[in-house]
Amino acid sequence: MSNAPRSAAPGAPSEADAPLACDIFCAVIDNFGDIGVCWRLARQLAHEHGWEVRLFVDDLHAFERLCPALDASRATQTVEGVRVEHWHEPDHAGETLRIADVVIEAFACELPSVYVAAMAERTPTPVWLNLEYLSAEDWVADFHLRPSPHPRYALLKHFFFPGLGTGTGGVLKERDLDAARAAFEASPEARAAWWQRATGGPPPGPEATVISLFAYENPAIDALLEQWRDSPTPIVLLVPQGRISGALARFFGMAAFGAGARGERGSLTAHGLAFTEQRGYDALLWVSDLNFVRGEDSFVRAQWAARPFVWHIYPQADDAHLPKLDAALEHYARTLDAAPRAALERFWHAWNGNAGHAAGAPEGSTAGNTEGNTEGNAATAPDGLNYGEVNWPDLARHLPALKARAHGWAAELALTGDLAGNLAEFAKTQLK
Ligand code: TRH
Repeated sequence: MSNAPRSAAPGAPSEADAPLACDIFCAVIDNFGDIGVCWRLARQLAHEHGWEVRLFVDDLHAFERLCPALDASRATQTVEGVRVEHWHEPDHAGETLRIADVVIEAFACELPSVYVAAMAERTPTPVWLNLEYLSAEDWVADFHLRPSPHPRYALLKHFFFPGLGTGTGGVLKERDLDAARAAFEASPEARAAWWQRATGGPPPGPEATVISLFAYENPAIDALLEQWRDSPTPIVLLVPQGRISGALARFFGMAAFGAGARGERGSLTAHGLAFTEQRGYDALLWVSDLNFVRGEDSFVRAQWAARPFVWHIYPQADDAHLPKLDAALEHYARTLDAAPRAALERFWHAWNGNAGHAAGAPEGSTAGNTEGNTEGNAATAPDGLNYGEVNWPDLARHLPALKARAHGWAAELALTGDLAGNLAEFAKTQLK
């Protein structure tokens, strides 16, 4: 086995010393979050830190959806300066066994055993990190960067915990992200071009509330669509093709609600959008006044978009996700006044099937009156969660306060630093 000599990546930025080699291993469990996070991290380490990155991914088809430049039929290829290897079987570790300076196993996926054995033989010993899922819970800061010795080899693995507060690994944020958003927001041409491309028409007028909807199947959606239909002001809904599209099709009496679909009822106009390349997703957040996001990576992007958002957290067994939802609210809603804070909590809880924990009744409501509900309205879903009635007017009246907070929160979150930068710093201290 050999430790390949390091060589500078073409066009590698700033760092004076030889670029570090980094291997990232990603097993796609489901959806797009696992590869979404790994791909973003891989690009950042390559482009912003000049590292030579190899990304091992077991499901190239999921990857291709957010990176159309990828050829899912190829075992190995270079995309945007990142070497992508199809991790086609658990013990596969590339054509030649080459151990990187920094080895990242994403979300506790198991590294190839031959690779681990070779890590133990390498001098110097590589930095081994397990990149965990994001959680806003307090314990995360205590566990971040804790070492764990390997039971058989003289190897140490560190747990790298993303988080929303100080003492955690932070969340991913590209160096040019704020500038890209500012440039987009300052350009009516860019905005108009986006609307033309995405919907085939011009942007809506300022009286409309633009909402993007990226979510899992959700029993609360039917009630929400009805409330948007009955809204006193226009609602323009942008729905990337995905797991919630079926509900839109049902609502508009269509066979499907894919890319190019358009539905109109009352005040609600909805557009079906194509699933875009990952970078393109940010622009959807930037054209919207409110974003419904899910999982992990879109949840983070919505925070950087500095707009109000509603999070559909990834549901876990035994409702393990519900404390995580509240922990995120604790950070995000911290400085809000009582009324907008309670409205936000009520809405997030109802959207996540945690209606029993709703923060008091909304102003002017007849709380508990769920009589005559249509299907999906205040329903108990097959997952056993309690999807209470979402209350759009209750949330909508607080959108200006939520918008101000979204700006403040983005600035606060930035203080924790970018995850890729934090990870690179830590790795370098370990390699000294
Ligand atoms: O897809 P997700 O639900 O992902 C996950 C997975 O379920 C994963 O197993 C779980 O661990 C994690 O959530 C918590 O949601 P997420 O994380 O937001 O990932 C979606 C990715 O898709 C994100 O990188 C943005 C990207 N995307 C596009 O590239 N184009 C698009 O049009 C859209 C809507 C999203």
